[in-house]
Amino acid sequence: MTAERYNARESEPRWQRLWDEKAIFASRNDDPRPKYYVLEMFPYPSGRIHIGHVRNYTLGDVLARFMRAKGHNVLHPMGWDAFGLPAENAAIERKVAPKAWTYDNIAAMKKQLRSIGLSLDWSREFATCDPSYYKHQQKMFLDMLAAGLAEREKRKLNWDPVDMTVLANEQVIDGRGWRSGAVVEQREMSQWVFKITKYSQELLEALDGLDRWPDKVRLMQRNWIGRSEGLLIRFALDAATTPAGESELKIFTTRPDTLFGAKFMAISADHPLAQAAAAKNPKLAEFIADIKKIGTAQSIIDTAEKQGFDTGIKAVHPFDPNWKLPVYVANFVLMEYGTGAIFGCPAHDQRDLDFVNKYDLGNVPVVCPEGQDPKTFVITDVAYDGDGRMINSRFLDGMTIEAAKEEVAKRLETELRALPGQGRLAPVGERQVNFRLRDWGISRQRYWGCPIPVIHCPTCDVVPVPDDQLPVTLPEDVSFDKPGNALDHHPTWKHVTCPKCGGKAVRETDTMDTFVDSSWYFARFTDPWNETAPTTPAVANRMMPVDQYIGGVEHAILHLLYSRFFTRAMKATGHVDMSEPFAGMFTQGMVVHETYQKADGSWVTPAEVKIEVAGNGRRAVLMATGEDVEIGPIEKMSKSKKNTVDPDDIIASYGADVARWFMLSDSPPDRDVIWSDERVQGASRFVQRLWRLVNESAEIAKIAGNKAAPAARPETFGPEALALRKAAHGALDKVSSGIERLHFNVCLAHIREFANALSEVLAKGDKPAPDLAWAVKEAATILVQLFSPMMPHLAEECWVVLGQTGLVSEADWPQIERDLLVEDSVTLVVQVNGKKRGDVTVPRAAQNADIEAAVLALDAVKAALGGKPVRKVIVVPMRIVNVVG
Ligand code: ANZ
Ligand code: ZN
Repeated sequence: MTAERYNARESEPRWQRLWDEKAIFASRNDDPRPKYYVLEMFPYPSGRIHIGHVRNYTLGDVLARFMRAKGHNVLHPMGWDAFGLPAENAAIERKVAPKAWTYDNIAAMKKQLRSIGLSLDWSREFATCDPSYYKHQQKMFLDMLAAGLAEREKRKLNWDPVDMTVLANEQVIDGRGWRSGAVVEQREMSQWVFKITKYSQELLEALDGLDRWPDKVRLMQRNWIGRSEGLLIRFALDAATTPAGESELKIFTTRPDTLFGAKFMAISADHPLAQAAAAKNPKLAEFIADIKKIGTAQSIIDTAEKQGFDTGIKAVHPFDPNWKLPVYVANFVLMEYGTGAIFGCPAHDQRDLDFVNKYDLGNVPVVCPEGQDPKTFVITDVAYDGDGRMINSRFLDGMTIEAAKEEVAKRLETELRALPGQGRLAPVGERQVNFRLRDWGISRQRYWGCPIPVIHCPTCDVVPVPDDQLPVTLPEDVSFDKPGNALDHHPTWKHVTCPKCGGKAVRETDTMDTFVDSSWYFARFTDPWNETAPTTPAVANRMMPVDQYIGGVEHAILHLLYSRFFTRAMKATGHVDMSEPFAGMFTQGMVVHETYQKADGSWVTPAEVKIEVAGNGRRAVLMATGEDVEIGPIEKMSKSKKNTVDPDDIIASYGADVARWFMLSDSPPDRDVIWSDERVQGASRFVQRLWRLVNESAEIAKIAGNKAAPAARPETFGPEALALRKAAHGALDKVSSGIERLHFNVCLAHIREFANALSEVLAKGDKPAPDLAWAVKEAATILVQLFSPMMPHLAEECWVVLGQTGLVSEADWPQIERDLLVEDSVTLVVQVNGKKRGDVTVPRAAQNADIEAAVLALDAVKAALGGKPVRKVIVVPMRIVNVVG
């Protein structure tokens, strides 16, 4: 029989409708089977699905479908990360309401997502901008406020003067706003923070337990949290030099061992001592104003040229009252870290070295690397931060760095000095652990976000909005004519009466950082129907944590860290009972594509060019005009370089299954995958091949009975049938374990190989004996099930052809017959006097005597022995046979 071509365009929507009607992907919370929670990072409703989404969701879908077939109650939900700036920008540019824009986009993208054939539980869908979602977020904010996990704090913030909003440090790129590109300014403002630092140590330690997270992500989180152990040291100040009688300067150092290499002190421009000195020194005030312009983002500080201003103040070395150090205001010292003041040891810190080299302060090395002569060891342009022994350091000389740190700490801990302005004595040095992690500032001066549910009353100060007045909903009659926060400009919304005293009061007009919205949506998915509470703890505790979370590595730090914190905060306030939200984390690679550029430098899309292969070169031609275009480097798909492919086009031309199969083939899922039309066509041909193969198998399978009268399983199988059965169960074994490990590209290779094995059997064309017919039927059934997680529509269609009942999407995963996996022969390396001479294949169960006989019969062995007698034959089971002559 010649099967017609498989028609994805006709088939795919039909199966999608059927899955929907039967709601087979809906997960029930009272399902008694073991749960498995698969989640891909939910999308921002920008308006269109991009190819990266297709990859992300396909990866999760394969796992979800597989785990469902393996008998789990799979939770695989989808929703929308729907608050954020683009909706407001659309409102400004196109005069559409943010809400309408967002929900329209959601509708469009949902349709696109459906066309991919994902096994999603749409009954749990929500958008974070639904008041029925953010209502609970407001409730949790208030719970956190009551628990001391949310606070108001005065902060220096990055202010984007164009977008009129506060930016997080990571939203400042090279001193400019990440969206607007405007030069960012520093402003002091009151804002709401979540006290993530209360969990610094715990968030750090718990990383060790996240053994199904990529190491690189755990390392990035570790560095972000940035724990360091060091010493706080109170340097005395020379009173004659201080602006207002200040008597000491407290610094934090992780290298107290280097104290005898100190050459200067440096303080932040925001340090009170700097402020006091500036009040008396206009030049210093000017310098401070200057360096403050560059902003406090770490990246800026790290790259900016080191600059300092000598205040004239002198500090006294803690181990030598006659040793005075100049105090500089410097642009590389942050007020937010440690004490905002340091001592500089140029020989062993690159920043300090750059600094002294600029201001001619010199350096003294105090750590000498092993094998170097301390007398000749000098530092010029490169600081030495490695290991070694102490030199030039009086009582520390000869010690290791560790021993010297300990010695300095001990001495300064036991030395007492009066605290400034008090008679009380206190140690000069104190051990301290510092973290880089800062509290999470969540206030955004934006309309399209979750309103922070508090009221500011002139009498009662900050008053929480009472529970029965939640949610505080966003007004819809807003205008974006003026820059700034539309909530603030609204004529009536913010004016309320104080819930406490009944007086006139105003609402908080800041909304929450959208990272808050995405810090608990995974918990909400466990029971999105609960109207009275964010979660139903009994349900959340059963369905959480997410067993496999999948998303881009760009979220490796903030989103994941915030979610880990928020889950702890939800635990502290009684909404869940676990600390870690994601037991398994997987970061997928990007989809990349060649770029194409016209002679005038403008970019053109892949859809506009035709690739011509000539010899071993390729050239690209613009189809519309026939002109040559330059083939540029392969890069991440982006709108600006136009090297994107539209998922809709791909699905319309090839079908979702082809797109899915292509995404999974070739590259491991954590690496980038290069989009290539040629290879997409290859995937398309493979779909047709599978279709023919299954149809041909179905014909043969008829010999093995039909649905009404299935043939009994043969008692015994001939060699051909047995070989096919081994191939089938071997593939089943490898694909099953490959999916569990998300090695999808490897799974696809095994499926291809197995399809080839089945093809070869069919190609013989003889009418097969009943045992082989039975094996063909089994093989075709297993084949369809193996590719069903990747190409679910084709699989459903094939399932019908094979005469199976029900849906393959609902079928149990096939049982592996383990005894078919045992290889019955082994190949051993044959050596003569230790040198490899060939190999020998023997039955697995062969006795040593049989192996010896087989080896000695080999021509290569006879030749190598050259007639000499055999003294001994050593058999290393399953591996090597060595003949000693
Ligand atoms: C003296 C010294 C000598 C230092 C040396 C380093 C090397 P981590 O490991 O990140 O905690 N430091 C302290 N507070 C600072 C601030 N507010 N702004 C800029 N730098 C600051 O870094 C701790 C080290 O960073 C401290 O140890 C201090 O310099 C500097 F050979 O003290 B060190
Ligand atoms: Zn009041």
